[in-house]
Amino acid sequence: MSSVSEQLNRFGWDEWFDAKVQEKGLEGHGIARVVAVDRDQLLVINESGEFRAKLAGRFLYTVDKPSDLPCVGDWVYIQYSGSDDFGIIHDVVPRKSFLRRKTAGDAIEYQMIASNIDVALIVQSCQFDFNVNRLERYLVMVRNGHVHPVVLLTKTDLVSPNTLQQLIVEIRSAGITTDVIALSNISGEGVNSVRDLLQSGKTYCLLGSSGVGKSTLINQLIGRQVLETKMVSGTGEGRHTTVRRELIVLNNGAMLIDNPGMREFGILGAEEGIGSSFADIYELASKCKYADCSHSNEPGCAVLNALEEGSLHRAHYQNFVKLKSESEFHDLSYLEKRNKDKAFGRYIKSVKKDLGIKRK
Ligand SMILES: Nc1nc2c(ncn2[C@@H]2O[C@H](COP(=O)(O)OP(=O)(O)OP(=O)(O)O)[C@@H](O)[C@H]2O)c(=O)[nH]1
Ligand SMILES: [Mg+2]
Ligand SMILES: [Zn+2]
Repeated sequence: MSSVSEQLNRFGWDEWFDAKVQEKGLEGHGIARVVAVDRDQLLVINESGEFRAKLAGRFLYTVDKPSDLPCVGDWVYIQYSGSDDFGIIHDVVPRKSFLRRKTAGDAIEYQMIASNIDVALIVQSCQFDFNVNRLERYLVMVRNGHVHPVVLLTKTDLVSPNTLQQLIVEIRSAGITTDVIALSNISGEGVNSVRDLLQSGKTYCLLGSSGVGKSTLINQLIGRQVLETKMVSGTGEGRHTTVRRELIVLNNGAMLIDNPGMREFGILGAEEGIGSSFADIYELASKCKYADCSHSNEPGCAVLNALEEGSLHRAHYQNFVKLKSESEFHDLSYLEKRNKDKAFGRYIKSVKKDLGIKRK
């Protein structure tokens, strides 16, 4: 039996989350989903609609890194009295999947982009923006977060059918077998293929550089100008029109998260460099029986199978293993570094001050 209102299913709640909540117990809290985050103010949604929420001071004391704070897509434990005009968030329900990137600077810390995403729509424009290496890096990030990727190539109206064909050949030659949808927001070509993909109760997140047409596409799917979009300069360089992430519920029940364009996508997880040279292995890894397969001895490992049948070179595989263990070692030192993250300390301090909590 479900412990929360079944009406939350339409926002993506399922048995997986239910099991997590049963483990911990609801303790009189309700559940809501984060729709937008604006500094310490959040917008959440539940069976009775959208409302504002803030973080409980007690919860903030338990948080020790920025990525533990609620992000768009998170399910949260909430208290809503009805007499106040906002709810109080007491904790975050474990994340089933996530999109995150490494933050700039020395500290090894992650910035959450969004969580509990079913499908990431990785958007590149056919003109100016197209780059297979960057595409591979996005694919690594998406797979690391247990999210299913789909590639969208926008602005097909600006290139010849021949050029478009070449771009797809480039993608396939890099060993990327992900679904690719080519579309134009101007001619409308391909937009229906995206529409057909979107399922009720599932969450989709758009990723990609500024100016590639993410918000324009969402407006098309909504059928109204809801999100702001802007002209890009002649070089295709975007100007960061979208400034915040938000989750939008479409009429058909699918949920879309728009994102500001990512300028510094060079900064990824430690595995960034691995992704571009080992796209073939990541592709295989997506077919392993276990999501957290280490490709060393697990049954049903697609990487080991390919090695055995000779379709994967042993030297290439050994290189991969070596680099992967180095990057995991790199990730370890983050525990030491996070304590030095002064910016985060300042943030927590300011939130506590806003909440009227005195320092202990
Ligand atoms: N020719 C052409 N222009 C497009 C297409 N899609 C979007 N545009 C234009 O590209 C510009 C940028 O579009 P946006 O939707 O704001 O881009 P975005 O990806 O949301 O950008 P950020 O919010 O900065 O990340 C706008 O002027 C759009 O009209 C397309 O398919 N073809
Ligand atoms: Mg936008
Ligand atoms: Zn494996």
